[in-house]
Amino acid sequence: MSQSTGTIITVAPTGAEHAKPDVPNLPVTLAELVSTAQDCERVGAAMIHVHIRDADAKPTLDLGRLKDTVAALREQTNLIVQLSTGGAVTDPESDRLAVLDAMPDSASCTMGTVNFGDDVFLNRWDFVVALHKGMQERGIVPEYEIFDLGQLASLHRLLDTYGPPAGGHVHVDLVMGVPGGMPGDAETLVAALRLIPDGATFSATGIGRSTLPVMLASLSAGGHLRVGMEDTISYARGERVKDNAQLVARAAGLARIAQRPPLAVAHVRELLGVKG
Ligand code: KMH
Ligand code: ZN
Repeated sequence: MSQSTGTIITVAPTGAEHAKPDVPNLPVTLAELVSTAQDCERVGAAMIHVHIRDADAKPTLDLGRLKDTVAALREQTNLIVQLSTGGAVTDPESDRLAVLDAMPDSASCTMGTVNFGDDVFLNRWDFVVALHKGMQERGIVPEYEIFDLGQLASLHRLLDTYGPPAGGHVHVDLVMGVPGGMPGDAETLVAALRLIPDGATFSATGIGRSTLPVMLASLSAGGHLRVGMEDTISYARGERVKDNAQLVARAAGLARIAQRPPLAVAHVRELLGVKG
């Protein structure tokens, strides 16, 4: 694992799980997403992990909308644009693979199947390989999403068998505290470190009430941060999140306290091997 003097802050503003009527401040239109992205960039985010919604605010992987989203975020922000290939648990593999044709800077690549609350988030080995190769062919930098520790063993298998990712650098995101995946606590984060490939960087995010323990543990362990309303809609006990920028600002403040301030976008591009 490689250490860094600063912190990469990724914002995951929307996700596929929250319903707009339940969470009215969730950014779901392109205008809301761009405005959120700009606010988050101002307070320290360098990368945005994007899920999009359709005209009814339902999750979609519509390729035209994805291309428009990538173009708008590139025009109106300086952020590294990462599209989710995870989508929603109901999305077919073919649509998830086609996300790569929107040509983002980066895309997520989940390293295995995991129970996901009452659902199953299916990621067959052949599908993971197809995503990895698809990104190699297109020059898209993957972020390997890890929901459980065994998925880090699968990452070693993937890299040993199919070679390094586009950009040459391995970046991992530990998604902790999903019911069905690894718990969101410091002990589990430390256990994961032993399995992260040499030279790789990692970020971590804790779902729901594991948000703060995971953020503090990741900063202590030299890791980076992902925050956003995809992962939590609660800011503190009994207090709803106001907006994504509130979560990014808190992460940036804690990173400064940890003496590892938010890294500028240009620095993050260089670190992750993302073309400028
Ligand atoms: N929405 C989850 C089923 C990713 O974006 O790559 C999957 C997910 C992971 O959010
Ligand atoms: Zn996601």
